[in-house]
Amino acid sequence: MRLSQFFLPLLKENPSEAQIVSHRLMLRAGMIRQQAAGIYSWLPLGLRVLENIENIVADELNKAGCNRVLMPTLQPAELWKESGRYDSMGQEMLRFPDRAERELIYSPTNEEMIVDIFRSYVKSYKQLPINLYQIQWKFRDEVRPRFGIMRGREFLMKDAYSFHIDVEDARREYAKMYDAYHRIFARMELMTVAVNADSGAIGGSLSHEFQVIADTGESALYYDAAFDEVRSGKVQMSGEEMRGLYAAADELHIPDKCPVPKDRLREARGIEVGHVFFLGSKYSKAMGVTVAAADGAAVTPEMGCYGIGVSRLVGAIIEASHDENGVIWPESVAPFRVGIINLRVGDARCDALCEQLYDTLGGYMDTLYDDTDARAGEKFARMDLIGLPWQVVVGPKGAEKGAVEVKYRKSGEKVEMNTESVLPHLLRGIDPLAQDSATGAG
Ligand code: 5CA
Repeated sequence: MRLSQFFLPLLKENPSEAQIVSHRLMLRAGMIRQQAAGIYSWLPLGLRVLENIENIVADELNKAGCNRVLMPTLQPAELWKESGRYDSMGQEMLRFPDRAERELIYSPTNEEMIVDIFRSYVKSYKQLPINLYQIQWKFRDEVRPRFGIMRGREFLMKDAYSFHIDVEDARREYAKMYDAYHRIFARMELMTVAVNADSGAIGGSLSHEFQVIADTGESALYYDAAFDEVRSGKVQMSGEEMRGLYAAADELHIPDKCPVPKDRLREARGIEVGHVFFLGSKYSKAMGVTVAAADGAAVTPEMGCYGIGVSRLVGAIIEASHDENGVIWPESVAPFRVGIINLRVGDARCDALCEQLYDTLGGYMDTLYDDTDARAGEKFARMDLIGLPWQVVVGPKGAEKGAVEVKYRKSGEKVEMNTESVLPHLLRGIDPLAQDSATGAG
């Protein structure tokens, strides 16, 4: 993409409404635009990141054997009357009549509709277990939408729902999803702590929230220092060992009963980017679902559900990865992997070299080419602000001898090299986990 054609409406000033760094940077970098309280348009730069996150989530879930579906955002109110949540969801759920005066709701979550799909097709234990997921917009009329897309009213969620013949199998799936979540967040270079949590309006008897540790997080939590040791790479642990570690949301942490000694207990704030629930038969029972077991008996299936805040993740990643100049995107979610800066547009050598690089790099990775006639200082600041992992700077002096400067945004390290070396240099920086799976390893 040529920057001269790219819709990138940057803000020069810090927007006064933004209280946290991710909200500020998303507005300044032209990623989102607020349209109403908690409701946003996604502009080209922001949408590219959102889609990359979506793809990582879908990729890991597909590998874990989940089936992607897409359910409507608008749903008949009747389903919600069946489950009993029509009343309990209260004002958070948006309700309105269609022209025939039939009541619709804008989905805040999808347990009811997935159970309705399940009961229409699945009649026997032989069809179990099954895990269905979607990535779809939700609406919750939050009392206090804030921090930009972090707590929106309209937001993009990945929601998965699984069905099982018994509790044991539902617990197996819960553990599998728990491990898949660690892989998903690791691919975005996020370290999460999975805390025991209250299951709230979704319900069920067991739940874990996946929290990105950040001072600006809305949740308070307590956890075993071992999480930090795993995070820093000092200690290696299996999924099962991780699941055994103590971590609790504020409301479930009872100091007198905490098994972790004081000097090993960490207190922090976190951003909840995912939440997994063991639901039991709460919804299947309320909505009268049964399947035939091996002995022919009618059994109520056990369920789990597993959410990820896809749009919230954009903010969480920025909170975890930025500096005073702007965003620093992990390679796996970056809107472009590399930005080429032409310092002297109109200079024949610079133009030719940039076009050649744009062509070569563009064949292998998403490439943004700053072909505008802005001043050098503005080009540098803009490229740092939007946070692409790599920058290739082409100026008249270097161009004379076919040399360019390659900058790694994360460390600020700059290396001069000839044009031919740029592509191999950049290709070494690709998402290591994606590479593992591409070669069948790991
Ligand atoms: N049905 C289940 C998951 S299948 C469910 O709705 N779970 S949830 O309520 O915990 O939401 C899942 C995830 O969506 C949360 O972990 C959070 O990351 C994200 N989320 C929830 N509310 C908002 C919001 N107002 N803005 C942005 N993201 C949100």
